[in-house]
Amino acid sequence: MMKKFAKVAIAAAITGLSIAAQASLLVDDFSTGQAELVDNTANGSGFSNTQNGSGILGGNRDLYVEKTSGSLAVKLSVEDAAPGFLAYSQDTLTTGYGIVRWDGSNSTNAFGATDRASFDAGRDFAGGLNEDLTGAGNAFRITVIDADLNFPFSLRVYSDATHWSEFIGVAFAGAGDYIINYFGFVAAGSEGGADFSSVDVLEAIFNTPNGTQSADFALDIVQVVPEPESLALVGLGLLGLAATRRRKSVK
Ligand SMILES: [Ca+2]
Ligand SMILES: [Ca+2]
Ligand SMILES: [Ca+2]
Repeated sequence: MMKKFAKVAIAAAITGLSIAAQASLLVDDFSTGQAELVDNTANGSGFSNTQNGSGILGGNRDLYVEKTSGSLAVKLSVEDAAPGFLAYSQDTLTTGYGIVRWDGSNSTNAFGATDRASFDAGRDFAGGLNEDLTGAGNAFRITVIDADLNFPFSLRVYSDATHWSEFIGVAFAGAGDYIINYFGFVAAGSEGGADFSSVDVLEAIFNTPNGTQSADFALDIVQVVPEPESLALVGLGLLGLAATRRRKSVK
């Protein structure tokens, strides 16, 4: 099932072809597992850990989870059993959120921040991914294996601490393949938006803001892909040109 946030629906028809034909960049296939984090208490703090391994852009992944309401547990982990997936769960009538960060370094967050501010302060811009995302594509592709309820999420792209951009959207219940074009991001840094050709930190924040109570979900893979919207527009232009030529040749 293909669900799109992009505005030009006609592009969806050729998405599969173009992704297959062109290179993509793996952000995380979640084939390297990561120990489960469990927050049982809504007390303004959470838990984090960090993991080095293969199948992770930059070789390092940080996780943070925080429970915000309810009486039961909020859990975040990466399960290396096939197909390798990020697993987020909240027990009944409980709400929280989870963060996955790719910043290419194990340095700052190695000891496990227990509050959001400290976790955020652990973004490693000095080490960083040092990645040109424009070379690999123009969209993120997030594959959701399953979700029992709709849940909000955001993606953040950082060039440095003061230049970053954010996409805010909703993933729907069930399985879904989400294509998020760079043009869907808005500048959010204090000095402006991210330069997608010079990216040091990526973050995905799940179930915030206004998280869904009791939502559970699993993600298979996060990639950067060449989303073919511009190709579709070029294609439509060529069709228009062909039609014009045909009319002229008929005369
Ligand atoms: Ca807590
Ligand atoms: Ca890190
Ligand atoms: Ca996977």
